[in-house]
Amino acid sequence: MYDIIGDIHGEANTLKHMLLSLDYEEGKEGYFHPERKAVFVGDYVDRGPGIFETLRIVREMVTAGNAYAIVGNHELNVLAFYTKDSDGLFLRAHNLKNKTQIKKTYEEFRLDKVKRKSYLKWMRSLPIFLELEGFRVVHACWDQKAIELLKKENPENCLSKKFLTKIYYEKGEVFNAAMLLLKGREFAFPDNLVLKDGYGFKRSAYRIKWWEPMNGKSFEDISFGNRFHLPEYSIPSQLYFDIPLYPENEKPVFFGHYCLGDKAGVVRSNLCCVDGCIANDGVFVAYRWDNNLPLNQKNIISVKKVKKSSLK
Ligand SMILES: [Mn+2]
Repeated sequence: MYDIIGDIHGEANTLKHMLLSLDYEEGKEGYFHPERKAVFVGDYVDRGPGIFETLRIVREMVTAGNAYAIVGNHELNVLAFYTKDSDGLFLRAHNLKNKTQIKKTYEEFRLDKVKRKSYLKWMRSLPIFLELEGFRVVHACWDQKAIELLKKENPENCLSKKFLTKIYYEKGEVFNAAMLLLKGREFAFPDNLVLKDGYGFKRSAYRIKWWEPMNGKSFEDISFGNRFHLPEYSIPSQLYFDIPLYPENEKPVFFGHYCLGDKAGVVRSNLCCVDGCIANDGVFVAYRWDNNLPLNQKNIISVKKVKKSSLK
């Protein structure tokens, strides 16, 4: 059996607290459960105070065979930041905006280059998506067409140096497929609609539900995981685009990414978002998978942030 654990973002103490709450024990090879395995949905880095420590805990568990871990969009950003193309240029330029985005990771990684190198190498080895017994895991969005394309173009199913360099150079359909899985589906506003998010930044697109059709809905209806409100008026039909919807009779998908706070959990009978937005005053969430459908909110375990290192 498996426990699917949400976005950690460097909150190592809260992660330890969660593992203990789920009855994992700390052994010589890291945390383990005698009967269960943990599955991490990505976003280990950025924001929190214990990024190296988070990476250590997760890597130890994966190495010992006690957990699976996939990549999130924050690992992607960090990998692209530290990966050079054949001209010696970083895939993500080292400008102020990109440095600010990965600030916490950048600051910790600067302190120990040997460790940094070792964790970057490990992050490059993590799968982009996972199919386990009876369920699927991806950081943001399961899109079968994108998955098929990635299986064909990137059979290793990880963000290797070679693959990352190639897709950042091409910025083509394989890049878009990887972005769709790691960042989810977005809806671009018409030019005449100007919105500002909670930080006061102008937004040109917002995150939408990737499992519901938009026909006849309002901008707000299809919004998912945004920290700002959308107009309640109906989306003009000329703006509709067809989303390949995730069928209700398909295997369940567990994902993170959407920072749902206390709304994290089951969003449909076979879809569950385990990102409770721990780094932004939310909660830390896991789902105890018991092989049963429909998914049930009762299987959600939620813990609050542990600020000090009161745990060993
Ligand atoms: Mn994310």
